[in-house]
Amino acid sequence: MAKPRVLVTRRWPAAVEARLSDLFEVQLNRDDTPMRPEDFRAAMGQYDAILPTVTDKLGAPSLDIEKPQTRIFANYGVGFSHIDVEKASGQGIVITNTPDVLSECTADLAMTLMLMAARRAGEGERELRAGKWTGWRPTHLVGTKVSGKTLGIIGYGRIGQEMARRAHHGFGMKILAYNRSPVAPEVLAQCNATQVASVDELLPQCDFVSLHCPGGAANRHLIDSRRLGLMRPDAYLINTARGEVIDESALAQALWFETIGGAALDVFDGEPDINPQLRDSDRLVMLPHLGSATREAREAMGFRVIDNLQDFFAGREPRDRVN
Ligand code: 8YV
Repeated sequence: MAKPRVLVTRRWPAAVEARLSDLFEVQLNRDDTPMRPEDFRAAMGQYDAILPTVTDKLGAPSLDIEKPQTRIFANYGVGFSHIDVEKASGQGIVITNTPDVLSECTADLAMTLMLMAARRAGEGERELRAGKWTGWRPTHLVGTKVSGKTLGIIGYGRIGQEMARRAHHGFGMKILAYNRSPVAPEVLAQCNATQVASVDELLPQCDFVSLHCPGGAANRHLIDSRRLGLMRPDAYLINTARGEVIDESALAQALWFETIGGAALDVFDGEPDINPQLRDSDRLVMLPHLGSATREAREAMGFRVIDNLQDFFAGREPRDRVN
């Protein structure tokens, strides 16, 4: 039987590309240039599987072809708000993602951001590299204590729970959780967390707020200017979820008028373009979407995609099907 034809849209870790090449008839993207909608439409007529990432905009312009050859989008990453699920489902395309294997590393990065923002690490490094450090003094770059404070987690799924574990057991933080559905009492108990009924109830009680919910239309601008106004004036907002969850102009305003203490972002609306209003704030830490960027997580994500593909082409239900 002919091997399924598989298109990998970006460069992947070498070990995973090698395994994919053993199993399937694979087209790799050796120069790693992002694909355009017209490239996708052409690919949909040729490949049995497309393996996209967050940089592939799989909306109507990319998906509009009659009778696609493609039967599965095996996404590399847990978030899939870059895929128009309704449209793809309408064409009979199965979509899978890669949960679990990146939860710890993404939570590690959210902790990094929280600590960087609270302890003014970005400002300090910029000052030092610019040759502007004049030496130690009691009032220099004084930040905010993290240990023992209250952390609000919006989206108490796998990554949110890993964040809670680190913050509670490592830093003695009190955990408040907001989640669409009820969280099992034994899961909350692991971090002595309290589930609150709404985002509005959570925000005023927190010293730090970390976003771990999905992106997409449902959560677009979940954190808007009204909700930023509910945060304490010295509280910090952390985002490793998706850029669109925050109204970035409202955040820029809140930082400018100092109505919140600071923020730290790993994801941006329309990334890699950065809203110019965000660029000037010293109270903002920004990283270029590094949440899962460890050798271990990126390899595990790739092997998880392979698991999904093997199940799919063997006629079994892929474990991470999302539609
Ligand atoms: C990925 C992520 O690097 O998994 C996700 O949803 O945001 C990151 O871990 C990226 O999205 C890969 O597509």
